[in-house]
Amino acid sequence: MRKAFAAALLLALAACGQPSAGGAVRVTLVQGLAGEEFYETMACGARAKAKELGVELEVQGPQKFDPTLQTPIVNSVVAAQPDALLIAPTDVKAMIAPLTQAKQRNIKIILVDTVVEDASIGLSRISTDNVKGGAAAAKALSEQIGGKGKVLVISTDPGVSTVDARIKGFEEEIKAAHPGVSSLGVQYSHNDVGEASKIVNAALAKDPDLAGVFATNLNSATGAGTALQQAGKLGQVKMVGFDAGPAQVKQLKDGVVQALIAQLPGEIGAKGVEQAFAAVKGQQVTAAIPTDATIVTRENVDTPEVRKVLYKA
Ligand code: T6T
Repeated sequence: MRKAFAAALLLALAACGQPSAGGAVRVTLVQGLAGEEFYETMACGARAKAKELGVELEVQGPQKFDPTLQTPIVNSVVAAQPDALLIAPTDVKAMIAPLTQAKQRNIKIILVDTVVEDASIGLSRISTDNVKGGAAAAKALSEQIGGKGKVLVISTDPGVSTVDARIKGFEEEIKAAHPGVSSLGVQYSHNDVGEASKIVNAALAKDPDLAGVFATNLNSATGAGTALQQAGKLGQVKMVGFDAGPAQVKQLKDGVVQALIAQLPGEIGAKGVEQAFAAVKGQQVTAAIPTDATIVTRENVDTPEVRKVLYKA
């Protein structure tokens, strides 16, 4: 009788998505982009925390930062029914439907880095304060150009929550506190390095007096920096970039870029696993966890504190 009760309880738990008794908690991390330094550093942090907690962690991600490629990955993860899904959704709207399916299967969803527009998706949201980061980028760029001149923003695609928030913070700060700076607006590279270079080349041809560029993420910065370097504009056009991968740090040391805003992707991944574990175990989950950002310059890049926040290759 007791055995039958235990078996029924196990069945009931399995049906509502609870980990089967004695089994490890199973979590899948779906990155925004596989193989990219930000998300690989995130995966490192997630793996370390998973090891500590005895969580079984799988990591997957699309080859491009693109919801049409991320959706089938989420669908196959949902079919495999892990206990929790950590995900950086690649679009605020397009990823709502696949994530709703995951939610309906009682998979605990934790959003790492990016979010979707539906606030009911994501038991916890762990991210840099991107509006604040964008404002910090505006201040740094304005300082670099002496408070006057034309500036251009290069981003990935509209509908990506993080970079959209960075643009918002940047534009608001320029409007509010830097009257001599005029924004030429935002141009989108589709997260393609070559495209970001083309945009900067066209902008230099149209506005030879361009004073500054804000690149909102890794690939935008790599492409924009390369274009400035090839056009011989170093020193004349200043640049601030979000993120601190090896290529960005090199550009900083080479004088192509004057400041980087480094996030803490490893911490985002680790906290994501912690929240997923708590959610699966029925413990308290924190709805929003902001993580820090650091301004990296040529002066501080080799200090021990700043070295810690640079992304892994
Ligand atoms: O900036 C990060 C991430 O925060 C953003 O959501 C997408 O781009 C990166 O992965 C860097 O390329």
